[in-house]
Amino acid sequence: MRSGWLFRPPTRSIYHPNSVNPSETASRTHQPALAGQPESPLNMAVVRAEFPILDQQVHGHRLVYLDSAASSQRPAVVIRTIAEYYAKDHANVHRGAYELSVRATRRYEAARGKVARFLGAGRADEVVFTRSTTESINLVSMAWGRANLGPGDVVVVSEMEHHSNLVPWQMVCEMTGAEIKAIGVTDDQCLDLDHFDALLSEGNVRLVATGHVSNAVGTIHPVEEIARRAHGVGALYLIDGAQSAPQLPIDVRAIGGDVDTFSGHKACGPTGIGALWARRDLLESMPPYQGGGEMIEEVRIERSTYAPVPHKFEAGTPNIAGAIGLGAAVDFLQSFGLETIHAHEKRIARLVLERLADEFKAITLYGPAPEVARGGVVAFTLADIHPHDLATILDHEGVAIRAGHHCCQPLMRRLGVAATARASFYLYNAEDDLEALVGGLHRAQELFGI
Ligand code: C6P
Repeated sequence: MRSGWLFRPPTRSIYHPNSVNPSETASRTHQPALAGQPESPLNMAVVRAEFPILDQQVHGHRLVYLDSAASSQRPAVVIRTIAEYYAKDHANVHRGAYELSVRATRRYEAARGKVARFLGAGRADEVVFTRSTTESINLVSMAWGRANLGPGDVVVVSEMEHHSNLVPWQMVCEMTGAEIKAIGVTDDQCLDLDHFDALLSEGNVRLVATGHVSNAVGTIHPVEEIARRAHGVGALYLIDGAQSAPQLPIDVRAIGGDVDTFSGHKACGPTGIGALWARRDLLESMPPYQGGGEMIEEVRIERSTYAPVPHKFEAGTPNIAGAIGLGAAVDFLQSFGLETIHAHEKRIARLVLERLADEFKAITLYGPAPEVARGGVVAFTLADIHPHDLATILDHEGVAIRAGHHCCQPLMRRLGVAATARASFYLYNAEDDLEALVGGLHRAQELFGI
């Protein structure tokens, strides 16, 4: 097993000054990991029975799926809903005068209503179906940004953003002459709100765009407070909800932002479908993003008028089955309750952080301490083992994790690492998955002679 790929150069020193010091974490939690921990509010046997993919062996071991932050698995009800839709109801939407098209349209629009309720939106027509979070953010950056930004204007993002909430803003700033500024990150990987205030006070901020939950280190950001401060200087606030919608109860009206986004595939839904929520007046004020069928009112050779929102932003034949599958996914999540799912994730993340800190002296854990708001992501490095090697060794034990920069290169630079290993936990993960992770990491230490 000690073949060449295992011996990449060390990636970093093992106790990085910016990360949680394992000895501190261990002393904070000097007790068996489960002592004093409440039971999970979810019944694992019931939850797991819904996910057929989990019932399999990988490399001779039970599949332990710890990569839901990249893409969650789908419950049988979502798979069934999509298959039934294709088997019984499929036709194009908003076009046909015949029964199948009427049925498909009804199901597609019903899914929009479900997603609106899932997000706490006041109206279904504030929800635009897109391909993903990435497409939702590109839509706003191009549609709103090109029409509203110019030289001297500022877009504020953060150093912690996923590239999907950074590169589209860079692109529109290049097109319009606007400037991009980034909120710094504190040593425990929270957003530096004092720095945010300083950026706001420099003036001309037109839009603030941050994530809600970090995909790289799990921090839950104070989005209500960010919205309040952004609005205080007259800026819009866009929230990248890719990691929050799957695991937190979302109420876009209570949060007070202007735009929220998420991807179906991280929330038990299909790939290739996502949603953009925005205040209706904002959607109405934005020009369309793409042109084509479906999004028009009247077309002449020289110019066209556009359909009312949200259809103005849904050019061409949409992902009908994807939207209907997403409707089934949000129903599924709501059948457990997002509060319950969040409580489960908080509990399992705390168990994982405490156990890894207790068990592995050479581990570096990233992200805030368990008592600070954080989601189900646990990022780490183990001694000088390259995270890709860790992921490969764990895969041989049946444990799927992600290794790399997690599409957050500026954050990795801030942390002083090229990559981390990341285990992400969702509603179907429990203590036995933690045990498998721990076992796999011991195996990695053995192989590296640690
Ligand atoms: N993060 C991860 O492994 P798309 O690809 O459009 O569905 O989601 C993009 C995206 C945007 N924002 C955040 C906070 C995200 O986490 C992601 C996707 C995956 O962390 C793939 S890089």
